[in-house]
Amino acid sequence: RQAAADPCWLRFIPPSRGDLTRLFARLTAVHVAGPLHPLLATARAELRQGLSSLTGRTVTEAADWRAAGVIVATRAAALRAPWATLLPAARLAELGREGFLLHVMETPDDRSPQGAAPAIFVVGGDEAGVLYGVFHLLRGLTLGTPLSGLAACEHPVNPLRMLNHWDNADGSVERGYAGRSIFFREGRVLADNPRIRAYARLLASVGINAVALNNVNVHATETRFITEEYLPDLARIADVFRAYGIRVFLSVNFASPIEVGGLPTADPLHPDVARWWRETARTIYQYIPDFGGFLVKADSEFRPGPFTYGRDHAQGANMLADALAPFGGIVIWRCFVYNCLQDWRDRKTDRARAAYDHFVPLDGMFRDNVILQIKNGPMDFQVREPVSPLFGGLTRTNQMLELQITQEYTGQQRHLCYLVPQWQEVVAFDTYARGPGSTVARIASGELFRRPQGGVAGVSNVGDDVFWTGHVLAQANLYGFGRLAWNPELSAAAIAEEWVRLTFGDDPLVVTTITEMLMASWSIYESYTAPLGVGWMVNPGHHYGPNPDGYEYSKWGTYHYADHQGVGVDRTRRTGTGYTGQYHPPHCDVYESLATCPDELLLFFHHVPYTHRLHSGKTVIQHIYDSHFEGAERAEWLKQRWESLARRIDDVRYHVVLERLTEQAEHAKEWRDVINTYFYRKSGIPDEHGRLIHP
Ligand code: GCW
Repeated sequence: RQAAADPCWLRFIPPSRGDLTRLFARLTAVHVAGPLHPLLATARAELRQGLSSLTGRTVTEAADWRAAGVIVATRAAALRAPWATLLPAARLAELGREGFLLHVMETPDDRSPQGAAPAIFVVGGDEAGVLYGVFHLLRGLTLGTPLSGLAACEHPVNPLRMLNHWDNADGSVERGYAGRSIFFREGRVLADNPRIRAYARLLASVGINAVALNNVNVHATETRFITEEYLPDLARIADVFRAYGIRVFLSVNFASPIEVGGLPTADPLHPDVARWWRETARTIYQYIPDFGGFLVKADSEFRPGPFTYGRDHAQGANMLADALAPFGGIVIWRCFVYNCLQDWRDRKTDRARAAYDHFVPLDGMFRDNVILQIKNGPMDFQVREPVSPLFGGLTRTNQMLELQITQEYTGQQRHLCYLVPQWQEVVAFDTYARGPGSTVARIASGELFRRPQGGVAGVSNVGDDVFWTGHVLAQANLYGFGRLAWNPELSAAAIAEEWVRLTFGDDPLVVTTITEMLMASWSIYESYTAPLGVGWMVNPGHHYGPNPDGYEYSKWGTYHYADHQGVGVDRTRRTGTGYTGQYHPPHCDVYESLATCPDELLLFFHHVPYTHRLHSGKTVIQHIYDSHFEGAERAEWLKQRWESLARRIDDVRYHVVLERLTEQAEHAKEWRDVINTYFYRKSGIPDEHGRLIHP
């Protein structure tokens, strides 16, 4: 029998400080006003469970709002309630979809010596807003937020806050590092798996409202998910998610009309193909009435797509969008399209350019229910990349940012790499598309270009592992993804600290130590792996561990061009691939010039001699040596920091994390040695400090 799944950040450990005693005394009863929509039933159950864990008392339901410490309602119900006039009218009027208002005030209380006691009103703009408000309240209480700080009025910045699962029907997870799929096993749907409800809770608690269940690489079995063979069971998963305000999407195979429909073609302009998809959509909605729509990887890495028929991506996406439109569904069409049959001698074809070159000419041609999903960088989730110039390049098309929570290139959940600081840089990146302030966050949300759809998707890092994410500390990435998708302006450090408190309690040493470890981890991982934005020095296939020439001569188009004189990819307009020209000023010039290109991206944009001096004052080769020696030391430091928490953390979690950090420290040394030796051998330049470059 498997151990019970870890509750992650939903532990509701009572805070050891804070002025909540009076409030907690009142929190033994909750009142839900208005008709009991299923989401309100969920909110009530979560509230009762969370509060009883926090207060250590049984929490009951009060029929009379005056007997309750928490009063919960949608705005519509609140306006009809006897207590409506107690709430700030202007705030109530502002409440929109998925938003909530938390209002704290004293209400009469016979049991209290003062005759009154604090009560909290949680009012949602709609039912989902109520649920988010409840989770917000529970989080605030767990964090020991004083009563005065509990008042809030929030709306999610992004309409879609989504997880993409790369789960396969056989139970494997592409780029999964946390066990097997929680949805599928041996070609079957695990509709009864209790982990799915537990997962839905985790997601809803951080505001996620959509999930694509299966891998964007849709193989033979998953191609049939959109048929009546699989829909009844998939509908049961959708039921579980629905109770938490989460809509289900499926990844589809563009060639489905051939593979399951028996048609001779999948040409998007062929009337039989369009009809087949319309009928398929109708069938899906009979089983899943609030089905979100299709996620599509087409004409990418050997997946079928419209190119086969001489059609473009807009024609492909729009045909699917038209099939879903009558039911309110959307098409999320991925922009990860590039030539994966390149020749390293061809210095003009540049994978980094590909997405922009394919999609910018189609800007404005997609239906309103199509969203283009764009990876954060132009390549593929490396530890360091510039931001994709499609953000700012497309202005008349719905867009969505794709982040990778699963740590494919960032240590595969064996290394600690808290990614929220990286994501924060991405969302804060100013594209200048409409002058200063044209951030990726404002583009993805749809606000900057006034688009009807938008949002953020993260590739899930979850599997059937007891701790969900393999590495316990990788839970912070899942948590942080949700929080950042809700509000891209939250700081990575604040999110980290929040997560630590919710997950490990509020022992100050534990909180500061783990927060510090998380915040340092991305930079540490970067420093002992591929240097200065060059990326890709990994083993082909599984992508774990160092291999400087692993992809150097391969067809995937991921080169660094290191030779005895220098390293890096010339992507300038003057002498290189011209990629810098895909950015608006000032970036196109900042990246173009050696004088202004940021150090951390130098080798992404330029091919330079090893003796080239960085802004930091170091030469490239010395930077490589120094950062790799330091990186390996800092990986050791992570382990020591964790060891300083022995006995302050429960044994099980302490030891599983220690095991990972020990492995990381070892593997960081391997990275250091392989990378340093490679560049020492190539350049022939010794380390200024005379350290031994290990073979
Ligand atoms: O990062 C690459 C991965 C593939 C993945 C692909 C994609 C799902 O190595 O495993 O396929 O990107 O994003 O489509």
